[in-house]
Amino acid sequence: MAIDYEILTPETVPAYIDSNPNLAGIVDTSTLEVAEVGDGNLNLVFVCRDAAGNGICLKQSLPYVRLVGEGWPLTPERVIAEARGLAAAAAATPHLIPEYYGVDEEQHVLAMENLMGWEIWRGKLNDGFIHRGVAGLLGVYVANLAYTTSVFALDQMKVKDRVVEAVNPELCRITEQLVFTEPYIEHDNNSFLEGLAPEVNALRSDEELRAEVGMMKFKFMTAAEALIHADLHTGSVMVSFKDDGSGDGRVIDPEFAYYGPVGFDLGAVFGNFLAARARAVVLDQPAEFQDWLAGVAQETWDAFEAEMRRLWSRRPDATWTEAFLDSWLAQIQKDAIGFGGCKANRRIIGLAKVSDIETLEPEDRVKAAAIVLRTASTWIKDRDRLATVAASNDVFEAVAADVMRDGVRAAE
Ligand code: SR1
Ligand code: MG
Repeated sequence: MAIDYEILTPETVPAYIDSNPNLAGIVDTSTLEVAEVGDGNLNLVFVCRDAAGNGICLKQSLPYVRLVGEGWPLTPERVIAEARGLAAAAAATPHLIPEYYGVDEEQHVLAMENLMGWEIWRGKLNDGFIHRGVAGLLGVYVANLAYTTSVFALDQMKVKDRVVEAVNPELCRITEQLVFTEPYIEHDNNSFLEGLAPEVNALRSDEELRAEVGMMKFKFMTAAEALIHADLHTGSVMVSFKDDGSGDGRVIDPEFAYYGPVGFDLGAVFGNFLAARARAVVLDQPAEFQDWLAGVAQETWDAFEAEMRRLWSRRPDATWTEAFLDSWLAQIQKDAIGFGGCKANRRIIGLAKVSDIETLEPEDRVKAAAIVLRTASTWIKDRDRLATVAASNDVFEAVAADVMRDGVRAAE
């Protein structure tokens, strides 16, 4: 593959920073230590720290999917979508993202604060750490991003311009294929343990489920409600502990950002909490951890709803009444449950799996995966009847009890 821009390495990063006037004075490049730590699916990530303890983080888009290699080309322009997502969040919730230093559109590099000492939430969840309060911060983040970029806050002409600017077709196509289509068909990108095959077969032969997944995909492809993060899983959140022992969180990685359905961001959070809960059950992680985890989706929803209601009082257009907000929130909660199911199923069957499940021993992995698939599929099919996060949690409890008591489906 011919690459027409310089791909950074830890050795070339100091000179790159020196050559970029926007980055002057943040770190002393003569004493810089640089490590490439990208463990996501797409990009290079360089964390840098100088002898005085100042830091910077650079993220460079490769012209292909890192997880797969050059055989899957992908536009490096996605860095502009990420810059747009960061800028919108910097305006709405600067305390919930790393400080954003700017984007280099030629070399496809984003510069931001190096969150030294912070860690990716997924790993901490896997290890059973309790970060109280972070789930609520995600609700605040989603509400502010949604409100400040939507017709609720902005003139309709401005919103239409922004919808056009933020169109992100290649990244959306990844989600359309990996989340909504491939898990439900035979596809080379899919993989799972043989012991899970009867559960996957049952899911694939469920015509009602397939139709409802289609409904969710159609909404993802057509509902331009607001600028959304569009990849808000627990690997897109960094956490640390505050002095009082509670958790703090920062949202990263909005390269999938586009104008889409607000419930998709909340659903991504719920779907990834589901994987964490399934892991906790099969490993029998400590009761205090499981009890806390049982409440995180509700905490995210409650914070989202409270923040939307707070922001609502600022709306400039009388079209949007209190009764409208009640109806819209009810719809978003149902959407979030359905999207949560779609996001969870893909992490079990499709490409780009999650450590919550993948690091389990095979027998536990199959059980946890079955808990996720059955719960997620019920969320998708019954989202209108369930209607609330509390009811979706009840589904998890019932499914987990079934699987832990009776095991998974046997091959026919
Ligand atoms: C081919 S990219 C796979 C996944 O990585 C990202 O984090 C998104 O979740 C995407 O679906
Ligand atoms: Mg990502």
